[in-house]
Amino acid sequence: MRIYFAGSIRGGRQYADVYAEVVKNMQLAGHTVLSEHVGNPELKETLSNRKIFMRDIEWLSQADVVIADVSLPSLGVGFELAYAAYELGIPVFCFAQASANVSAMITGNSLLNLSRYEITFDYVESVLSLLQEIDIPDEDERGDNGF
Ligand code: 6K6
Repeated sequence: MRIYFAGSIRGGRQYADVYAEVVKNMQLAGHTVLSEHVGNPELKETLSNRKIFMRDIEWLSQADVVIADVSLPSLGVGFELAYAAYELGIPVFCFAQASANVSAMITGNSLLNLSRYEITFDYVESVLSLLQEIDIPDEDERGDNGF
C-alpha cells in the first residue's frame, strides 16, 4: 500500500524518533511510505517552501491512505489531513499520545479516525493491523465525504 505519513516538522520534532519507528515498521511490512523523511530525526531544510508544498501535495494525491501523528499541533499536518479527507477523499487515520491535547477539529471529526497510544510498541501494532484491515476505495469512489 502507498502510505503518506504525516507528522510535525516545524510544529516541533520532539517525537521524530516515534515517527521513525512507525515509518520503519510500515516499510518492513512491505508498504511504500511516500513521506518517509517525516520520520528522519536528522531532517534538514534543503528545498524551498514552494517545492516542499508541491512535492507533498503530489505524494498525497498518490497515496492510498494517510497515517498521521497528531500529538503535536502542526499547521502542516492539519492542512494535509483536511486536503486528504475532503479534497482527495483518501482514508485518514490519526494517532496521538494518550496525554496529548489534540484540537477539537481533529478529535471531533469522525472522518479522521483518531486513536490514542501510550507506548510506541502499541502504536506500531495498531498501525500495522489497521493497514491489514482497511479496504481502499477505488479512485472514482473518492471525494464524497461528509462530516
Ligand atoms: C526540514 C526541517 C524543517 O523543515 C524541513 C523541510 N520541510 C519539510 N519537508 C518535508 N515535508 C514537510 C516539510 N515541512 C512540512 N512538511 C509536511 O507538512 C510534512 O509532510 C508533514 O507531515 C507536515 C509538517 O508540517 P509542519 O507545519 O509541522 O512543518
